[in-house]
Amino acid sequence: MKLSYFHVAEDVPIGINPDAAVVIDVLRATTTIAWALENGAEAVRTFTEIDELKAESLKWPSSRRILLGERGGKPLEGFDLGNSPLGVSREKVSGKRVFMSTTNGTRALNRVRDSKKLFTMAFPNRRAIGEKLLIDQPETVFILGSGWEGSYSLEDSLAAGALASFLLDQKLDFIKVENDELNSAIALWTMWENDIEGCLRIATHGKRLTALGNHDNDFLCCSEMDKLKIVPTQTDPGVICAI
Ligand code: 3SL
Repeated sequence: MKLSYFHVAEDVPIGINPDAAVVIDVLRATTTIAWALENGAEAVRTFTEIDELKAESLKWPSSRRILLGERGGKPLEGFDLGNSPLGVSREKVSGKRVFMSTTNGTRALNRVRDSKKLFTMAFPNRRAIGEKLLIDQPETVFILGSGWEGSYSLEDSLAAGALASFLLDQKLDFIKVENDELNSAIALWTMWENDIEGCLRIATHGKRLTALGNHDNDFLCCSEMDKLKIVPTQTDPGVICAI
């Protein structure tokens, strides 16, 4: 299993579809996806464009759809929910399809939507994704951070390092690190593994969220490690289900 990490969608090599891609947006899109599915959402359908989301959502029965969106960290006007993992409670999402668009996370997902398998990961389901990769044993795995508008993000790299460390800890000689982006993510994880929340708070996007208002509960939720067994998996392009 050859593991590579890319900081942002733009870094993913063109014309190569890996056997599996793992998309990470710790703050907060992939944490929200994990919790929405944990709380019984039928699926999360992701969009880069808001207009397309609105048009597609209208094709779904109104009683079984919920619109979730964010730009620049702020909820989108006219949407049911912003992008907080605390917002996707069982009461709100159970049995429903979540139509979701966010600044960076849904763009990253779109970039690797043609991968043979596509999973989303955040800290709460890090072990679940690691175990899934150990079962499936894909030959090539692209781990993709979401970053912020095309630039590096600390918290996604931390989570990439956490996933790679879990896999390397299995001491299986077929698991290989393929690029220095992943070597440095592993070093980052070694530095911060005992203070995930502290790392999220000093990250530029963490500071951006803090400047927008109190996000203490989001920080707490996004830094909870290995709490969920959910494996969010793309079943159709842009459609993520728990399977
Ligand atoms: O950029 C994204 O996709 C979001 O996760 C950003 S936010 O945490 O909702 O502000």
